[in-house]
Amino acid sequence: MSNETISQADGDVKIVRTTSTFDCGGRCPIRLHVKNNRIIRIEGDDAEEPEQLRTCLRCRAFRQYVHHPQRLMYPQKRIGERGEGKFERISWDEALETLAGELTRVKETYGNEGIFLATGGGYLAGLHNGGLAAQRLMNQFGGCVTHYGNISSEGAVWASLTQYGSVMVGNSREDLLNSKLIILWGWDPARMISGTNTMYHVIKAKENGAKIIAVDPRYHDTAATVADEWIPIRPGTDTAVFVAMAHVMINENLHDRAFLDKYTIGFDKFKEYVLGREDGIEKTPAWAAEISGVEAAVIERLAREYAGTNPAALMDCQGPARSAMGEQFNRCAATLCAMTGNVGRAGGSACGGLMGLPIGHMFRMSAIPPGKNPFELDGPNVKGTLDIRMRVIKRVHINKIFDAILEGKQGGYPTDIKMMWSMCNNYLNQTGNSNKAARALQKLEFFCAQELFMTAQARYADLLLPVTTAAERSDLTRPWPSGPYFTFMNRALQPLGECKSDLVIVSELAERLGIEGFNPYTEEEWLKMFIDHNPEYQEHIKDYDKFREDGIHRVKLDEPIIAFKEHIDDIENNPFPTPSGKIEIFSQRVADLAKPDTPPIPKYMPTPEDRNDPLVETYPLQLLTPHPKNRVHSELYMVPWLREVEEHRAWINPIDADSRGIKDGDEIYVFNDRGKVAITAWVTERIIPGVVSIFEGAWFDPDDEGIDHGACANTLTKDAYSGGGAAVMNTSLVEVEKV
Ligand SMILES: Nc1nc2c(c(=O)[nH]1)N[C@H]1C(S)=C(S)[C@@H](COP(=O)(O)OP(=O)(O)OC[C@H]3O[C@@H](n4cnc5c(=O)[nH]c(N)nc54)[C@H](O)[C@@H]3O)O[C@H]1N2
Ligand SMILES: Nc1nc2c(c(=O)[nH]1)N[C@H]1C(S)=C(S)[C@@H](COP(=O)(O)OP(=O)(O)OC[C@H]3O[C@@H](n4cnc5c(=O)[nH]c(N)nc54)[C@H](O)[C@@H]3O)O[C@H]1N2
Ligand SMILES: [Mo]
Repeated sequence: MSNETISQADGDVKIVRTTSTFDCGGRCPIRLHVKNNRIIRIEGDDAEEPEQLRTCLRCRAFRQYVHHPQRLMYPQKRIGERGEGKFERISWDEALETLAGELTRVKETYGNEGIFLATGGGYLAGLHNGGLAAQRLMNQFGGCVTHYGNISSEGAVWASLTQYGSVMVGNSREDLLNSKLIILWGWDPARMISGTNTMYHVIKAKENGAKIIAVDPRYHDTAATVADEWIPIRPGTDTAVFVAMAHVMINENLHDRAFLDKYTIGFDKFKEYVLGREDGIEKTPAWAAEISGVEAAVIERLAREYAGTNPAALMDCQGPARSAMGEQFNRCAATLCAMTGNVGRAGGSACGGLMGLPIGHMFRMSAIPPGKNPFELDGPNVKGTLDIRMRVIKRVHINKIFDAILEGKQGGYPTDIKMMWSMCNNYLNQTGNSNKAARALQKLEFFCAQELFMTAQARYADLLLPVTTAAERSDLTRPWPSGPYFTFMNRALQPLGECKSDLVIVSELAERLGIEGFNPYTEEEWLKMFIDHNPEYQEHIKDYDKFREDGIHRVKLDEPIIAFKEHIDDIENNPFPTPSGKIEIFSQRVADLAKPDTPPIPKYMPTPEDRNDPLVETYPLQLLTPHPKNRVHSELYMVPWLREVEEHRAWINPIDADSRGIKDGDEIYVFNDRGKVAITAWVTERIIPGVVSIFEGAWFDPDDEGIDHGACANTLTKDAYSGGGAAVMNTSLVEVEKV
């Protein structure tokens, strides 16, 4: 199980155990075969079943990513117009001098609130994490402006914290084998994985006799492989169906009253709403059928089946929650879990959309704390990145970064942003309204991007700094949301070209800014300290050298992890971490906010750009933008093997295609007031009529007329957020026409 060397006549091949650091949530153990500083082959995990973690297609193609001919290899400065993509090679000396100079100039001219630091999910390990290193530097430089809100899952986070007071709402995946019924509600793990072995366990559960139902506007890959039934539904209407399912359960007395009495508060208020005593509208299956397109009889059957099958796992994810009333989806799903007594029970589920496990979660990763001389000044409290106190002067919502740059104080934002320093993200491509983002980047006085590739966003940089890949560093990482295991990344390659990790770049910048002692330890020393100071590693990892050699430590569980089990087993001594100590179907904290868009009980509410919006006259189709199986967002976009997996196409139902004279394989435009993309049509019954789907992450590539030939989904989405803070990525109206 250790790192080995194979001798060959023309040189040695080292086999290095590591993992990737992508934001897919999984961590596939990979064995990189390295010769002359090149990866020549990749093998997956060599553990036996059932422990073996099935290495995914993206990790298997990692070699073509690391050694891609278009990787950035040296620092560059812009010589053409912004966004034109014309650059000139410069030295690291000039590059760092320029960045230090701009940071100092903006600070002296406008104050630290003119500096915007944009971080992201590009690299999810503890030590070389660019965002954390840069934030630590900015703390010592007097602060900066940054973003708040989780672009992925703020709706789910809001819902979980409101309902349960915790984001660790997941059961470990092998618990699916205890389920008799699994409902994939906006969940497609065959594609977006939800942790490395999730699909493996879904298949095992099926073999074990579980019935599987998928509720989704798309007949997705998981539905196609394992589901007994697909229930198509209109986007943004799930909460109406949940509420109607609650109606059926209440009417037919199928709900678990003893559970509700003992563990929850506010069910009475929810019931008043469901039965129409609050607003005069009874939330019957017929009412929900009208909204969702799911037949009333199907809603009734689903309610009876879910309430009558014990235990049953309702699996809600984040896609439906990345929408204009996203948090209501996860909150209402969690309410159904309580109504059926499935919370804290083996084979059940708590919902909440996050599926995170309390052991080995990324949120509890080790990182260098923000102080100057971390371990001395801040003590051994390196528990988790979420605990780190950032010296952030002012913040803007993550889906409003570019609007804030454009509108500034005059537009009601807390500051006027003058420069952006960016790493580990491609937000022009990945937040709402890419055309607006491109306009905003034009307005900046200075923009520095640390990147691996000339991405859609990097093209707008004034200064481009080349960064190493995960193969070129040692580090510690862990999966989200499943596991439980910890991974050690062994450095396989010396940095390629002139690339440096963000930590190294930031450390060298610190020296130029006169900040001393910023990075006093070697990589090896840091990693050892992370292990020594983190109670979670201390509990699980007894042999550091073995962990490093194996590249992985799997936590052996006697029983599956069941979220909230300890509360359900003994609520008197283990109250939920909510103000009431119970599951809050009604939340006083939310009531106190007194915001109409965040009701204290979960509710279905119509929103702008749903089917009821008069805008449907102009833009009659709803747009979905799910995550791609052959990339992680916009990462890996350039990898040829992964391109072969699936062409970037817009899913459209034959009914919508026929009425527009569109045939499978035709070039089409998908457009609205925010933008226009050119893309190939995939005419398929795997999507319901009235809905078009374009996978997120393809690179924005507008021509002179503004037509995006890369067909980036966010050319069409808007830069809005819901009452609970969810980025609105799946609530957009569009029209389609043949080119
Ligand atoms: N329409 C639509 N948009 C979405 C979503 C959606 O569902 N629909 N999903 C959203 C979600 S859930 C997320 S999490 C976001 C993701 O948004 P981003 O985090 O912006 O997405 P990525 O495409 O992963 O971009 C990461 C970038 O970091 C770079 N990178 C990788 N490693 C390093 C490193 O070590 N250092 C530096 N400096 N850079 C590195 C990569 O080359 C890549 O360009 O997208 C969101 N956008
Ligand atoms: N391969 C791969 N894996 C990934 C990622 C990736 O980019 N590539 N990204 C990772 C990240 S950062 C995240 S946050 C997660 C995201 O994981 P999710 O948020 O779960 O992924 P999505 O693909 O956005 O949505 C899941 C499903 O929701 C459906 N859906 C959308 N809107 C609705 C609706 O209104 N109602 C219903 N019922 N269904 C709806 C979509 O059709 C899709 O099948 O995935 C992670 N895993
Ligand atoms: Mo995400």
